[in-house]
Amino acid sequence: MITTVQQHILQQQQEISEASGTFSWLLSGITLATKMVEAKIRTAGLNDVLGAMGQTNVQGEQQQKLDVYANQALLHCLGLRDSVAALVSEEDEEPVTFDRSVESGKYIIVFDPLDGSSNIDVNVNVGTIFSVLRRLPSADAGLQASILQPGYAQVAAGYVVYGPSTVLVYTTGHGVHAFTLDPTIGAYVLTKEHMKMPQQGSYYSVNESNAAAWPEEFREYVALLRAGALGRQYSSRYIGSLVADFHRTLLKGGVFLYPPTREQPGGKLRLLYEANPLAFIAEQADGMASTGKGRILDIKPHGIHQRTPFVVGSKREVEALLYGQGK
Ligand code: P6P
Repeated sequence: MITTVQQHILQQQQEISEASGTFSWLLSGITLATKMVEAKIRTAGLNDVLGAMGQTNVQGEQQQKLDVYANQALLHCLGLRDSVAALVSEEDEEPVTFDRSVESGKYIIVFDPLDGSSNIDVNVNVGTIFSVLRRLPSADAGLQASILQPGYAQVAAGYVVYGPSTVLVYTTGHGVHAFTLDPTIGAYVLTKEHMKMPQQGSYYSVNESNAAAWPEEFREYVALLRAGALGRQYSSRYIGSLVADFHRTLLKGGVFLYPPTREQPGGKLRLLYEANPLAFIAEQADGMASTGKGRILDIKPHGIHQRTPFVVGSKREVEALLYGQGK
């Protein structure tokens, strides 16, 4: 018999206090929005959703039509859930807040509606990333303190990778579980439970064109991997779509890294809706996620769009960067 993601969340709620009925209702809003996005992506070449909107988003990036659609889908599906106090999107300068009491508006959802969307026009995997935080009981009207919590406070995190198949991966802090969208029934069906990242992999994943601009320790680290100093030969894999590069790292092990560069000394990837949710998943799968100096999940955010250096993957590879390959 199949297990859908809704059934899985309901089963989880018997085990964990967090996944109350409102929580599973909340996650169903996310899965509904991703099914709407998937339907648009599947026929992107046939309908008028490819290409740019002719406008830029808060990141100053050329907004793709599907970015806008995905953002609207998530805002619509989640805004209707009365357990949501605020929505924070990569596409929007400011959070969308709802005037809901502390008792009903219990959650903050942070998301990147369509990461890597510039890849759509060349038919490369893209993804949706989400993170769920609990609203703090303090009477913080602007919800700012509830939004800017360190990653270790997340109650759930996940992503959907839209590729040859559409796969949802999520955690509520009780293991990492994967579901494949079955288009014949329109449901995410459980395909892997309690996923664990290999202790060491054979891929490293980085945009090497930036190497001259990295801090020296990152250049030395990648040279170590190339030289087989960790006891094995590595292959390089870089799709340029974070969710796809992360998903391969989760399944096959190894390391994905986006180091600081001279142009972006704070890193390129976003803390709240890229690094934190993926770091939560990585640690739940016995992997690690670091800035290259400290644990991603311990960072105290100061802004909703702040960036961070990001190194994520198997313990062996991440520790080799943190402690030197021999230690
Ligand atoms: P670069 C896509 O634009 C993205 O935000 C991530 O999905 C991806 O990992 C990264 O940027 C790629 O950046 O500088 O290597 O093109």
